[in-house]
Amino acid sequence: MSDIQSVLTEARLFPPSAAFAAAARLNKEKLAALCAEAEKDPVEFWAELARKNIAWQTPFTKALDDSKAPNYRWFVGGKTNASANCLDRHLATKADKIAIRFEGDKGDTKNWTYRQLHADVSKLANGLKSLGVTKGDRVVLYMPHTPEAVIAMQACARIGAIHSIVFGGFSSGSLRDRIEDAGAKVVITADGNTRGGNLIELKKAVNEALSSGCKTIEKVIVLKRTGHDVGFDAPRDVWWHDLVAQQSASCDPEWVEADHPLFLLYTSGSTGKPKGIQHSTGGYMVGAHMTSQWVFDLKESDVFWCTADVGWITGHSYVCYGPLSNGATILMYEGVPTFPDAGRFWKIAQDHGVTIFYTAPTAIRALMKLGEEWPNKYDLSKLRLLGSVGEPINPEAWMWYHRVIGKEKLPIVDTWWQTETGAIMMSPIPGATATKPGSCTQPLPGIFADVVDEAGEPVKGLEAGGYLVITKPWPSMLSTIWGDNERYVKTYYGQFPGKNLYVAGDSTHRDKDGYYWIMGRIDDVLNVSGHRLGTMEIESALVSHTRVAEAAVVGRPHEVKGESVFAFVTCKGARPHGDEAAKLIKELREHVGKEIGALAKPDDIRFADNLPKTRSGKIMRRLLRSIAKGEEITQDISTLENPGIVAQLAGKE
Ligand code: 6R9
Repeated sequence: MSDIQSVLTEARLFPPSAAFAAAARLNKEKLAALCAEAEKDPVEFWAELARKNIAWQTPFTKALDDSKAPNYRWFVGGKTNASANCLDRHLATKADKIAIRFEGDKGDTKNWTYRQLHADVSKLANGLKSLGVTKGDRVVLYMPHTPEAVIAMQACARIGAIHSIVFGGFSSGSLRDRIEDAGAKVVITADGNTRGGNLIELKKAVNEALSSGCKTIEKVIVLKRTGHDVGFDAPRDVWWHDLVAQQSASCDPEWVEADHPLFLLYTSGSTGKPKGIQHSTGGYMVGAHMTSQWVFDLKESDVFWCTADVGWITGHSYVCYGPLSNGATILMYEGVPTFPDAGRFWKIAQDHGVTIFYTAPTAIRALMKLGEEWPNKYDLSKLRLLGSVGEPINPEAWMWYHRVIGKEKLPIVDTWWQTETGAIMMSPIPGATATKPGSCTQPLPGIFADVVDEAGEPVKGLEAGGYLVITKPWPSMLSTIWGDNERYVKTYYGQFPGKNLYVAGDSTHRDKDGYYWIMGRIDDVLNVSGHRLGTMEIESALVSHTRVAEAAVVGRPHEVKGESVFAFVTCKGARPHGDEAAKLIKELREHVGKEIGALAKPDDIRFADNLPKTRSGKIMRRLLRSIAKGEEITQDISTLENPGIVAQLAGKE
């Protein structure tokens, strides 16, 4: 609740500077005109943008088919290709412009021009074809954050194959589950890479995943990055460099229907099983392309650095598809913000002349803690725009970003969106919107948001609190959940039957100026360092350990991570104490790391004889959240099956 207090008392207002507004793609007037157009006819608004900004091989005949709502189909009859939009259309005018500047973990650098990127993508696309990959086949990427990941995405898109990236920090078990759910034919990986100097064993994890299932996998393409010895199982495994060696540098793009899936990206929800969020080609490209222009004010001379890994949606839309379709220069950095020292991010920004910097609040908070002497060592004068994504940014972090990195001059865009929305939904427009620290301000043109109550009724008046919903379809929305359309309908449109509202799963406050303040998830999803984790997934991982009988996982506020994982565990046999408890905690953390990935390891594990349950057997999570926070328990616990357990859960016995 203290969060709500702090944002409600946050009255500082930062209007765009006159100089920024004068040079921006969108100023106040232009934004107002766009919004008015969108209000008048939202579907035609998007259709016009799609016609003007996306290269279509066959024009679409119907902008939106809503006959099977909430399964919306955008740009029906149109054919396009995402890779052609990102590469081919720039060749005539900017073949020699740098598309990707890269810096590796160890400081190695390499650039790709649009011409080179086009050639490398085409070679890999031809290589994939030679392995029998065709339109609609799924290809799983388990890659380091290097340009080859973008090349692999583009190569899949080029031939109409559907990529599904699994973040390199996920374990072999998570990788296996995603490969199996997607029914993938090929995995593209690397022997390994380093992050912060630590070796990440990517190929080893692929080997483990494949030896425990994944029967649909026919081939594994391996990029040589570290050169260290990894188990290599030819002819199933092929080296990337061998595969592309003889391939032609030209590959005609496969023109696909607008709603042909471009990619799947697995994300956590309220149940134990991650869902494969399916994105279309046409609608997604429209969203990624337009929002890159509007929100980041992309210009010809910009060097755009989005620090997100390609394994997350932010990396899809603002490392790969959005900036490249706009012909921008992007920067990719393989490593972590603080290696070899706390100045690494700022040194990179200086050395590569970064002009737009887009990162997550967790990184800002971590860097803030290390002191402003680090950024102050470097020349950050090329920066002109800062962005934030992934979780609510607390006003203190916002102010630090503004003062220390932005020198009190640069606009900050706090962008709210989700894996499911494909592109940014709410954000300031840097040349037009006055910002407030901690608010993602207002919906973008053509996006219609609202606040509803428990019954799905709009809360009257501008000032409102409740569930965040999107009231009209938008082009970059997810098409469905891979293989489970029923779950798609139920999860996103099922909460308020008959109302046709997309329920984001976030709670929000809207202030008297119509600005939105996102309060966090209302479902059983945690946001740890900007990463979505389902409590149920972590609980299942814990319960799969032989000693664990039952587990309940909640989030606990954390200074740097935003939220950390707190697990309450009951054991088979006696409750462990002392050294035995310490040993088991260590073991359980490792176990979760192995089952899901290091990012899901609980910071706290507390053992108890029982979990607090209502008489109908439901775990009282609200109570556990209070206990995890160390709050005084004021809730009524008399309805508990076992009220006596509370003291023990609080660590008092
Ligand atoms: C893009 C991305 C989505 C969830 C979302 C919300 C939180 C993202 C935010 C934000 C407040 C912002 N979230 N951006 N909360 N302010 N600017 O992060 O996608 O990984 O699917 O997470 O993240 O809770 O519902 P994803």
